[in-house]
Amino acid sequence: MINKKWPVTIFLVLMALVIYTVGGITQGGFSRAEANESGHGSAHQSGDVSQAGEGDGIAVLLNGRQLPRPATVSSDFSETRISAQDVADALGYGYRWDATARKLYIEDKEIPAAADPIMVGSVVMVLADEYAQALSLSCNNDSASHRVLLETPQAMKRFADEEPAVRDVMEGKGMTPHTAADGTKEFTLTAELADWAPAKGVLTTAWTYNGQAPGPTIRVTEGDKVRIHFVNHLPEPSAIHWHGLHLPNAMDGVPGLTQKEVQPGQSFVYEFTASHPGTFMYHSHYNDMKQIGGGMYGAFIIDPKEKPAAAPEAGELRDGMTFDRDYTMLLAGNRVNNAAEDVPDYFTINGRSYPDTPPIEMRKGQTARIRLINIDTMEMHTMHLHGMDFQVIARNGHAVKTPETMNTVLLGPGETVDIAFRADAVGDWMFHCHILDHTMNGGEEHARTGSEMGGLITLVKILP
Ligand SMILES: [Cu+2]
Repeated sequence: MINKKWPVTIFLVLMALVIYTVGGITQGGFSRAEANESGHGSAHQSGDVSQAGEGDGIAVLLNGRQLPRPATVSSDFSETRISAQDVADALGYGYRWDATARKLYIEDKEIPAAADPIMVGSVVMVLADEYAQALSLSCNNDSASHRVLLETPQAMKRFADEEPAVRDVMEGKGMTPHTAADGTKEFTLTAELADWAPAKGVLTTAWTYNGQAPGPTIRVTEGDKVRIHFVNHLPEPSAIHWHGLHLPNAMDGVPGLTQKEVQPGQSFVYEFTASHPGTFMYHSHYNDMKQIGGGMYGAFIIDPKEKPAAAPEAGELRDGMTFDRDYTMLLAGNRVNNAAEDVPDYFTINGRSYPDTPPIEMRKGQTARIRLINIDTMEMHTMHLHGMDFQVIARNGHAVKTPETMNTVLLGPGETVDIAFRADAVGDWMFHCHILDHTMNGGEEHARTGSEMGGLITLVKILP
């Protein structure tokens, strides 16, 4: 097969390579190549916009949600343009383009000329900074990660407003009950759709109890009579299941099996006795993937009737001790870009993704219990602590016979595991899920960079 034609073949191959390389550089250069390299390329291209011959992999995210058309960036990076209509649509604003006068109106207000609307194909593209300013959005043109990040003031306000609820859940602070004449502790849980910010500048519509995801913690004492008024303000039926509690069958909260579906606008009263101490949860048991996946879950903690003695200064930690700190971590996720029944793209601890999970702060020598609750719809989580070991002291609401010393513990969906540890190493230690695509905000698709940490991570800060 080797004959004198082979130098000609090599020459032709080399020529093809030169043509390919030069073509690639002239055709949109850096941004196109980088975009494809980072995996954000072809999936979100819009025909009209990419015909402009400029960069076509720059995703535009509004409150964490990706808009249909990518941004274009001029080859000298001086101009980033986004689709005016995509942003208006995402915000629910009226949009009008006067092609003759070349003027753009949002909610009948003219967008200042500085936004410089131009037609790219049939799409009106505007300068991102100027347009964002006209709509009172914050705009971060993150060229390193090929994203334009737009945030509304409402998203930032929601994030700030929900902080106390997130901390209360983490610190195991239960709702304040109304105590009836016979001593019954009464609570009200109202199911409703509400905004939720799993991270700063990221907004999703959550399925909530009392406007928060997770719902408020219910914390009672062993033997307490409990009455919960459930009110359904959702657009569909629901019911609440009390996961791990021993109660009358009619109170188990399974629509179609133990009770009728609670229709929108209706309510139902659950009544039972807090049977045994431990870490439990409550959650919807209707249209589970959407309702639980959207945030309808909360911690249910039952304290023992007699307060146990304080944990000793040294030696093994076990259930039936009182620790300096008592934390709860509900492990789950929010769907921001993914459809309701897909895997979450923002994995959360108590409704928050790192770096927006509040850290645990302890002094050296203090002891802590962490009540881990996996209420993810599908995912297992392997929670791993850096720098120290912990003892697994209870599982599924029951003390383990022999506490196990570990640094990583696996929880399947629906499991609870109580761990305890002594803060004996000063420093900032990570506590995180070791399934590593659970530690990326935006999922693999929308993660900014591979090195950026997010999702199921929090910090254990131990001061001297
Ligand atoms: Cu995980």
